[in-house]
Formats: sequence, C-alpha cells, structure tokens
Amino acid sequence: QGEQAYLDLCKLILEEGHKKEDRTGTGTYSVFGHQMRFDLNEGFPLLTTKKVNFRLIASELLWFIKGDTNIKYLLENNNNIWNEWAFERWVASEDYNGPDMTDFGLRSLQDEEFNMEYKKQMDIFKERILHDDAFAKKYGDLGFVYGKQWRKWETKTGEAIDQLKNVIESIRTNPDSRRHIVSAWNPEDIPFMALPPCHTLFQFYVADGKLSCQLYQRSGDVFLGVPFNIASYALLTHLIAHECGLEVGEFVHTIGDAHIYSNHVEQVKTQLKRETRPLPKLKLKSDKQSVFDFELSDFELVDYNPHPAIKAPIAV
Ligand code: UFP
Repeated sequence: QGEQAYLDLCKLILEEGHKKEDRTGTGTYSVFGHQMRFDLNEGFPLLTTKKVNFRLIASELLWFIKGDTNIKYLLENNNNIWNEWAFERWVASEDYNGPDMTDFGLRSLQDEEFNMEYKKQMDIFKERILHDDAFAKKYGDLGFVYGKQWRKWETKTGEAIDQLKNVIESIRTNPDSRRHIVSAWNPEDIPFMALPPCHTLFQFYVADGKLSCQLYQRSGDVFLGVPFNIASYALLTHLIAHECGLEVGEFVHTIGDAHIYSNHVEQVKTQLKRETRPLPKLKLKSDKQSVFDFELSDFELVDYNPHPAIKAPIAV
C-alpha cells in the first residue's frame, strides 16, 4: 500500500543486502532482482516519508518526451540534475581555458577552495548555455541520452525510429499486444555514453481499460535515484493513459542491482522511522491530449504533505 513497497525494499537491503564494492568507490549494500508494485489509483507514488522534488522529475520527463538532449531546456526550467555531464565535456575541451577542473566531482567534495572555483566555473558555464546559442549547441548537448533513444533511435540505414510515438500508436490500435516496448539500451551507443541507461527498458500492458507499465532498471540508487524513477514512470504512465483514453493501472518496478550506498545508510534509517502519510494526487490541468504537448505548468500535485527532505551525498 502507498509507498510501503519502497520502504520494504530499503529494509530488505539493510537487513540482507550483500556488501559490495562499486564503480564510484563508495561501497554499497545490494540485492539483485527486486520487484515493487504501485497501484496508481491509490494516489501518485511520490514518497511522503521524505520530500521529493516533483518539479525536477516532471521537467526531466518532459525533456525526454520531447526527444531533447540539450541541457538548455532543463536550465530554462531551473533543473540542474544533468549539468555535470555537460560540464565535464566542456572543461575537457580545447575551447576551455579556465582553471583546471579535472576530477571536479571528487575534488569539490574534498577541497573547499576548489569547490568555490568549481561553482564559479559552473555558473559561467550555465550562463553561456542559456544565453549563447552557438555555445549551447556545441556544449549543452549530451548526445546519446534517453530523449535520443526514445524518439530518434538511429538505424543502420541512418533513419530514426520514434519508439515513444510508435508505442502510443500500438497501445491505441492494438491494446492486447504483448509488444508495447521502449528500449533505451542501445549496445552500439553504450561506449559513447557517460552513463549507460539505468532505466533500460519499459513495457505497457492494457487490461480492463487500464494502462500499466513495467520498468526494468538495471541499477538503482535506492535512496536518491529510485524515488525519482518511480515518480517519473508513474507520471509517464498517467500521460500515456490520458492520451489513449485509458485509466491508470499499476506501475511495476523491477530493479536489477538495487543498492543503498554506505554513506546513505543513516539517512535511510531516519526515513524508516517516519510514519507514511496519504499519497498526493496528480491533476492534469489542461485539455491537451497528446503527451508531446504537455508543459510543466499543466501538472499539479494535490495534497502533498511530506516529511522534510533528507540530504545525502550523490555518488558520481
Ligand atoms: N541511478 C539511479 N537512477 C537513475 C540514474 C542513476 O538510481 O535514474 F540515472 C544510479 C544507480 C547507480 C548509479 O547508483 O546511478 C549509476 O551507476 P552505474 O552505471 O555504475 O550503475
């Protein structure tokens, strides 16, 4: 019920998780192959045991849906979650001649003086992305990210496949199909991606006039990433159901490596002590039909009264 499936996963990992080293050097507790189910009719699955920023989730999803891969759109919506990936490319380029920013992620955590300089350079970078079109075109584009694979998957012959449009069409015209799939995992592109897609593949299912969605997520940072991922796919399911004239069903979340970073354990314990509250409701405020027309201002979350946010360092 509600967010209990999420809290149960947290508990399971703390109690039974394997201690496991990871790419970021932080260390994790992890279980493999876990499934959570959220009935979207119970409310919108945004956690109430800590405050989660819905605006960031919604603007990122709209960015994917548009097929946009340039962080300019995110910055215009005051969303900074993908900045580091673009900044990394900028500071490694021959056009950059500011102070050395090698390993900025790690160094900004360890060295306060460096952190100030990093923040300054990041602000300059953001300003240029926002106000210099040529610069944004060259350094704001992340290339092979979700928007690209969902909307413009490149074929051998150089054509583009619009997986999202196709899946909506197949839900409308052939709801019983077992092939309503969108894949972000493109083996050919993986070597060129900063972060191989975490949300690897999703599938829709129609029964009793309701649309359900299952996501296969290969790797999940259960404290910081997964609450975002749940809300993002719940929102996507609402939008597609709306366009197809269906009610919402369930969001089924299957995770491969489900982990809690060792420096998030205390935060998770704090969160587990909190009482859950009723889930908020999602309201679509416009009479738009197509998922491709929605804007941030069309969404409203009603009755979201979470416990306060809990801060934690992000592993990069
Ligand atoms: N991660 C998520 N959800 C996301 C996302 C990343 O949980 O949407 F983009 C986490 C999972 C993992 C890290 O902790 O980011 C990616 O690292 P790796 O590629 O080594 O799995």
